[in-house]
Amino acid sequence: MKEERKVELLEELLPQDPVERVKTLDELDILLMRYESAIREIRTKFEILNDELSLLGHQNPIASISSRRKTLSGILEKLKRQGFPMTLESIEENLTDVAGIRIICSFVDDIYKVAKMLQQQDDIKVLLIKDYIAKPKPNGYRSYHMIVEVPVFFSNEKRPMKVEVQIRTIAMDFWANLEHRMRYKKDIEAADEIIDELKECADNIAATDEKMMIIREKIRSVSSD
Ligand code: 0O2
Repeated sequence: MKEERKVELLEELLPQDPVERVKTLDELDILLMRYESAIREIRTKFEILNDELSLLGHQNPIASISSRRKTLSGILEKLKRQGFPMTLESIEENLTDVAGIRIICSFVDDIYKVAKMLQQQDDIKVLLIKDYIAKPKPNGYRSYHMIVEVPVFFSNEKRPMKVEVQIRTIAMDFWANLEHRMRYKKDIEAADEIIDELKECADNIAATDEKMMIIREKIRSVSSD
């Protein structure tokens, strides 16, 4: 995003009064820190589940975890695009993906296993589930999404913070990363052809993910002899 656009959006958020401006900037820092803390809480929960399940003989259900806090300009751009008020309260009220965490599993059944384990934790409130594995998007996108609320304890308060959790296999992630790159390329030549090829790959990937689970089961049954 161009620098002038970023300044323009920030100006919409900040009050005119200089003292109030500084106060709002400080509050903004605190809000962003809260989202980063919420990501840490959720990341730790998945790391603990992975450690425990590995010890229980499930091998590592989670292959890797990555996370990101949306940039300030990304946050303001989304508020603007969706027509929400440009205020700090509006960020918390209207955006669910300021804090995002992505869990990559080797196998599809591990996705549901770890998702369920998080959902069952009594401090977690599940606000929304979108299962694009059971119901893939028309372009072939597959991933399991949840918006959860986790309480984060600060010096003098406990705040429920929203985090977007995306869980997918290594193969689904490989596909999504390439497709994401195409989405941001405008005027791409042979776009229709690429869309078709990506859809074909997505179907192949889904079939391969299924087959990998079957092979894993065969290996398990042999090694337990
Ligand atoms: P980015 O650039 O990754 O942040 P939302 O727009 O998030 O408020 P939406 O689109 O209904 O609401 O939520 P959904 O469907 O759960 O999608 C959220 C995120 O999932 C997207 O964020 C993408 O990261 C990912 N995603 C969803 N659909 C696709 C897809 O077709 N292809 C790929 N590669 N990723 C997808 P953003 O903010 O759209 O994008």
